[in-house]
Amino acid sequence: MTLLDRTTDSTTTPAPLSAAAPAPRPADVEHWVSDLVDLLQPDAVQWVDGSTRERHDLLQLLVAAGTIEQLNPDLRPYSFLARSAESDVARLESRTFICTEHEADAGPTNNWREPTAMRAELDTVFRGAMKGRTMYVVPFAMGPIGSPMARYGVQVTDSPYVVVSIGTMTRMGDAALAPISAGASWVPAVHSVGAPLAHGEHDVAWPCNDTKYIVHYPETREIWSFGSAYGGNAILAKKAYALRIASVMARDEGWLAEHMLLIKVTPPSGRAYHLAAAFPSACGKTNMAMMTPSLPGWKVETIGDDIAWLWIGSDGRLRAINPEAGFFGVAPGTGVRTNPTAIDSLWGNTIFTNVARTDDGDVWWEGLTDQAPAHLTDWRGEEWTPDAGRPAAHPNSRFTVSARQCPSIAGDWDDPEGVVIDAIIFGGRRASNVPLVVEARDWDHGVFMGATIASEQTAAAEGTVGELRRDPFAMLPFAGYNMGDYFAHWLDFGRRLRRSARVPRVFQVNWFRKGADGSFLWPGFGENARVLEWMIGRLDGSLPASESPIGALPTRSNGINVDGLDLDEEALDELFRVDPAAFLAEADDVEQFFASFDDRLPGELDRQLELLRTRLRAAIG
Ligand code: SAT
Ligand code: MN
Repeated sequence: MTLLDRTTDSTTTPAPLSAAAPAPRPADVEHWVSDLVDLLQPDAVQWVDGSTRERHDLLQLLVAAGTIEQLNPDLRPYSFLARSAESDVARLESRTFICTEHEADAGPTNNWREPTAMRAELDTVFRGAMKGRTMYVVPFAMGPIGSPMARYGVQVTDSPYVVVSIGTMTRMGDAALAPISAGASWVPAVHSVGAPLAHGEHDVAWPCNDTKYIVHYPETREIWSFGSAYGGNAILAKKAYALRIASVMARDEGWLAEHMLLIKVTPPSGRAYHLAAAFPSACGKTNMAMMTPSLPGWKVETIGDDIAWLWIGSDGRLRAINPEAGFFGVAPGTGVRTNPTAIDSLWGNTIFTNVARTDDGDVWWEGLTDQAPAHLTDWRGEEWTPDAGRPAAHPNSRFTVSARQCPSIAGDWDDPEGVVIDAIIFGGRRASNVPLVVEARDWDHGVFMGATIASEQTAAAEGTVGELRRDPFAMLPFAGYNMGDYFAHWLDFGRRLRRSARVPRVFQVNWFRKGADGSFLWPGFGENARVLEWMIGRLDGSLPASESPIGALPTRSNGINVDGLDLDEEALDELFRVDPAAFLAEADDVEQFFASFDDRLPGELDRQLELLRTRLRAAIG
């Protein structure tokens, strides 16, 4: 084994020429790494320092291996296109496991496995998995280093594509190793593409394995992932750590780890508000996080587009950080019209995965421009013309770009103390029934709203696109413990907030309601600023609301500002129509869903359901 190692043998190895001393290696990390070397049997080990030089070298290695190709530097400076294997294009929820001693602690929404049995199974799967490859040791921080909320991890991986992705998505390398050396606790995360190479065997462009595992041991805070190099399956800092493991840390330590974007909204008055919003994957979180408001004088700035960690600060207020450092955004549907800020962010230094390539060496995807180019190379590497009858980019194709490159990034986006949250928003993709916006009666009603969110399935995970599923708090695939306990934790968190400070308002939104002809009723994107305007009017007490059985709605005369919108009365009515009979049917569905949590469902949610039914029946008369 060659150790690509500058420090272990200081007697024979000349001192590195670089002035910066390598970060000291924490003994517990070294020990863990050496055990993994025995198990995984890599050809070499490389500790990742997070430098620009190292990133450059890894990118060159990936180009040479055919995993990525460099785009035309005149059109897209220092940017790359990766094409994954066709079997490795999305998160695999069916292969995602939560391993707790007791099945009830994983709960009915997770795939549970008994930890000892899973460890034995994985031991076989991982043995020798890195033969012929380099094992990278990747220290990373979630959250600004120095923040009371920052948490640490170390991922080993045999995929240089995953290393450069972690480099964009987190604070990676020596900067993260320093606090670990100083004693900060860290989550171990083991990742292999599961494609060992025999001596002299030629590698493929996107090594992976048909058998995949994304395994979590929440009780010992460990992650093991095998067989995939794609997104949340492989960048373990993201969903596996920052949501599944962190939600368990948050339960135990009294905070919240959520699938939420974070934005700062400044109305013409100049007083800024911070909002957190939960939506399922591929429901427009990145678009909302980078919104260009259609209303004159309004400003929306970005803090995060996917994950938020929330806690009660020493001032008693609800605070939040974005634990990530980059965006792994859905490309299709991102265009100059829908998200000009994202387009500006992607000018260079970006890795694109599974988008199409233009003949002059740039990228394209459905929705980037209104008209497709006459000829492309599609995401599979095949010839494509507009009459091909199939999309040129994969529906879950992605861009990976640093948050710092986003022109709308807020000045306080990496404030170690976080930002004070004024309101929480829950949303989903609902063609019918759910109004454009509704305000919860109070925190507990807001928790009921979050718990009962349903959404149509998107391409971000495997499954049938369009199928309606309950996706409580947009956390269905991401809560690392029993979702019933998670609801209880939210209720408890509200009780603590009530004791210490003002409790944020809770809203539910639905940008996706459709009319009888099947087209969207609401224009969305920058026009969603009108909904933010209404929420802020509610926060500062300047706008009235009309009570409905499901919560407070905008009034007809002093509600959502639709000036200048091409929206007829009928569409407006339909956007806010609450059909009590349809909601009673939903209530039955919610009752069934709640029943699956058995005695773990907090009584307060049953009570909220009965209150809702009472209000709906009263409305029917
Ligand atoms: O693939 S990821 O989990 O990183 C993205 C998503 O599903 O939101
Ligand atoms: Mn997400």
